[in-house]
Amino acid sequence: MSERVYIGLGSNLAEPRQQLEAALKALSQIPATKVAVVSPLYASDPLGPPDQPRYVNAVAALDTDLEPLALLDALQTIELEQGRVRKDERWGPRTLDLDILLFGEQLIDEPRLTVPHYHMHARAFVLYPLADLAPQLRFPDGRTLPELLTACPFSGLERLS
Ligand code: PH2
Ligand code: MG
Ligand code: MG
Repeated sequence: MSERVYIGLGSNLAEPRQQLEAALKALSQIPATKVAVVSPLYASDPLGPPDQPRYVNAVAALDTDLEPLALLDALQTIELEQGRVRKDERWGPRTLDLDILLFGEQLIDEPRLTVPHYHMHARAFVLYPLADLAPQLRFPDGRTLPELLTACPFSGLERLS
């Protein structure tokens, strides 16, 4: 049975919008996986070290038959293909970041993968595009997207056409 998965996409290097377009095409080619719907793109200032370019973010909904770690492998392959270099700096700039935000109702706590994604509950650049796709979404812990949005102002986000 396939699971509905939400992926956060982000880029702030090497033409971020094109990075996201290329990533969406690559997502559609993952085996046993379909891209169901994609949010609009949003620009925002970097969270973390301020001396880096603004980010472009979006969220995609996938339906997949893959296991979580197999999907993670596929996402990391796409990141590498698009020139991602892993550095020690936390929250540093990147050509492409693909994060598994939610994987059905699953709670995953493994060395390589934590789901729901850390901090997603308070990040406008994740919650607003997610709300474009699933406005009434309920998290595995019972909290709902409308509840989280009231605590997370839209300010600082710019919706791109
Ligand atoms: N991702 C980060 C660190 N900071 N800031 C914005 N605005 N958008 C991101 O996607 C982002 C970030 C680490 O993944
Ligand atoms: Mg991230
Ligand atoms: Mg990541």
